[in-house]
Amino acid sequence: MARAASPSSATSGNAQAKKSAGVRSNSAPTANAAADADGDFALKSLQERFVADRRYSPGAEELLGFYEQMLLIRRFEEKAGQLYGLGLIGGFCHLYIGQEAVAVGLQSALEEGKDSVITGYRDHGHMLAYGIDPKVIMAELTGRQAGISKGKGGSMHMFSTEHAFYGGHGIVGAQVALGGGLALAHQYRGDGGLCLAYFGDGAANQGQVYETFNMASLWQLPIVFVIENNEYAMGTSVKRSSAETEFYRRGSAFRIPGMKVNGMDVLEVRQAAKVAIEHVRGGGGPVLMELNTYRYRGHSMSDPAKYRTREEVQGVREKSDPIEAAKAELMTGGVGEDQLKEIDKRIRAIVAEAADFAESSPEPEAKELYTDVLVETY
Ligand SMILES: Cc1ncc(C[n+]2csc(CCOP(=O)(O)OP(=O)(O)O)c2C)c(N)n1
Ligand SMILES: [Mg+2]
Repeated sequence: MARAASPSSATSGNAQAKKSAGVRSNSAPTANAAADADGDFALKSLQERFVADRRYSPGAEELLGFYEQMLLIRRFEEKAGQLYGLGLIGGFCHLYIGQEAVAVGLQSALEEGKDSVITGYRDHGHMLAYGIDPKVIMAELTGRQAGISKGKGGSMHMFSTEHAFYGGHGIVGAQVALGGGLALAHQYRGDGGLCLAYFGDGAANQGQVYETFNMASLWQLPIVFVIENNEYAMGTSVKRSSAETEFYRRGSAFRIPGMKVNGMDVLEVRQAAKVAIEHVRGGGGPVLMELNTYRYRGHSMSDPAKYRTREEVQGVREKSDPIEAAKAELMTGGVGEDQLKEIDKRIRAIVAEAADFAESSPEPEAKELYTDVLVETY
């Protein structure tokens, strides 16, 4: 098993501290044992660095790019909702509307061709943020041969090894352990890549998440754990389900530094991503980021969302919408209404084209039932 070489950077002291903590545990307790045992670990070390300079300063083109990506996700998801209503999309379908700044801000900080991404079933936005063609994503939603998983995965099971996008997982929390494996592969191959593993506030209460935290920290794996705290797990609010609702603290028992980030502000997310990624690339081991965000739609298309009021949703939309905020910022920076209208028109055309493609593409042939299926004896 590959283990991290003894780290020499400043962030590293982690491994050394662990060693000495081990020595201490055999000796008699002292008055300041608690402080000693903490070694050089500081839960908020990265948070403090990021808070000192909280917002990313993008170039004019860069902010436009973030805005366009977020708008593409929003329009794509709205269209997916319509196609679902028309019966063109079957099975489960979880929309990402409201959470766009998270995937866009984080994934814009990754290095293409080097880093990997893994997430749960609410995955369309992450794929779009990764630059995957909207046509093949929409075709997957409608179950067509041209879809990214040949129409056999649907909304929850999209996958692209070509883009190092490892799904799309329907089992809550499963992607966290798999993400640990992806990070171990990066370390083992020495390819300099890291894994971004997304999961929800509900998933954060799963046991396998903490087993992964332990191994990731022990082996100093290159992984950023991202909790998308959208305040609900299906119909259960975090206040009803979680003893510790400050999710960024959940890694402290494993010496994983935490960061608490406004997931409704793409520039804040981008800046936090920069700090986290620098830490991981520098050999500092895993980081746990909590992104505070909100989903505007129900858990899935079949959820009438009766567990919260319309006013609550409306309040977030009016006060904190990530796309409106970026738009206002662009306008302050001199981008005119006409240009913004033009962008919206262009994005609507891309989405309409994706929907046409997804509706008119053929379904997989019956023989595809027998391909991509693992048949083995154990
Ligand atoms: C192991 C497992 N348990 C339960 C479910 C049913 N389930 C699907 S989504 C979900 C809620 C997860 O909420 P969260 O992690 O907050 O993610 P969000 O949907 O908010 O993005 C549950 C309980 C499941 N798919 N897998
Ligand atoms: Mg949630």
